[in-house]
Amino acid sequence: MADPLTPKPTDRFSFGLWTVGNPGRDPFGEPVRPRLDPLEAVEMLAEAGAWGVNLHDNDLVPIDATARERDRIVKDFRQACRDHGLVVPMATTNLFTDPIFKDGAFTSNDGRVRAYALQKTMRAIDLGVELGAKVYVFWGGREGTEVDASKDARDACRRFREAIDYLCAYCIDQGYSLRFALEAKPNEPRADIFFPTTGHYLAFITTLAHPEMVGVNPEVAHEHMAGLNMHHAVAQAIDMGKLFHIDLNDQVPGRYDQDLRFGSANPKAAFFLVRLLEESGYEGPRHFDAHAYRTEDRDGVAEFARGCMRTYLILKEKAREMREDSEIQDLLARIHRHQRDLEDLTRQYTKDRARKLGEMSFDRKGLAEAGLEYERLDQCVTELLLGVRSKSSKASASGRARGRR
Ligand code: GLT
Ligand code: MN
Ligand code: MN
Repeated sequence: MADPLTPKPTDRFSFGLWTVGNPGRDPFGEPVRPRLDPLEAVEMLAEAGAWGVNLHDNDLVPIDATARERDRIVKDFRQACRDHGLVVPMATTNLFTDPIFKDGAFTSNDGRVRAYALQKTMRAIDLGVELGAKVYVFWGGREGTEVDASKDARDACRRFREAIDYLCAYCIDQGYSLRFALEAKPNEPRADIFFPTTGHYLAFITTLAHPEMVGVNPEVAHEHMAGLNMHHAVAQAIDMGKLFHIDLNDQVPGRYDQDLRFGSANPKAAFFLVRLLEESGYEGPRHFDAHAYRTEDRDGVAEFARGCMRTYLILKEKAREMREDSEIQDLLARIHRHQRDLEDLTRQYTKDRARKLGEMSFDRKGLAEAGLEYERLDQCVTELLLGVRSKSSKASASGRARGRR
């Protein structure tokens, strides 16, 4: 049997050029390692076992490249991807690095900046499609404010909507089958960024002209920066059929934007996320949007990339162990008290069902008194994650559980 911890193309692991390519600059310090050239990044990712590589337009093509330079760069990159067996599943536009975007792109107060942002995005979409991308990510890094007097947040919503509607229409017109994925973040690099959480975007999508073309790209770090539960945000996106892409990394809440190696800060949260992705039937890329520590050299960056994938696969194995753990499954079976007759009565309203429900009486005190065994459940899962759940402890524990029934 194949080693379950070795990445395979069917795992659909991808990395951005900007992730392994990151030279380790931060607001307080200069780069600590050379920026990895896109062709070298492709080689490193293929060696590590990745399936895909993603990019911003300017990760590959410098912002001031001529048309001829662009064509040559793209040709070489496509060839490198082919040679190393990598695909380009997702592409995006850099709408935040160039100084022109200092006050945002689609939500800038300057109509010329907004127009340039649209033009740049249409060109970047063409590039993404040329490379075979199926998903196009929108991260509004500088769509925000420090000075609330400067922008009416309602204008920002309207301008952002107009931009997305415009670009959806562009794709339809070009015959592109691209889907858009909106990525939320609460702050950094702006004091406040519009649409700060995945939930905000899920609501915004319903106001678009082509809502069927647009979903979300939740990022672990961004939900954690907002103090939220990523796995709940992703579950809601799945429930709405809107999980088009996902950015996996890690983050301690309350810190700067860390973009840590997947699962390195909160492995338990990472476990529930992996379990959800694997058990929900999500078929999209598992994209790592993270950076190696600034302490690392090139070998450390490769170690970081392997670590992201390995941790994901370990947690996927843990999800399987959880499904096969008889004590945990017994506990879950007891915890979920299915009551067929009541479910028939409450699932969907009819006058008759509401009348019957109205006539029922409930043992309110008795229901409140019963313990729910969540302490035991959580301890079992914790031990499973910590790797100390041996066969014998499962057997003795399930004896204890039987005693309770
Ligand atoms: C940038 C940001 C990420 C976004 C990328 C896509 S760029 O690194 O921090 O969260 O996903 O624009
Ligand atoms: Mn991201
Ligand atoms: Mn991030």
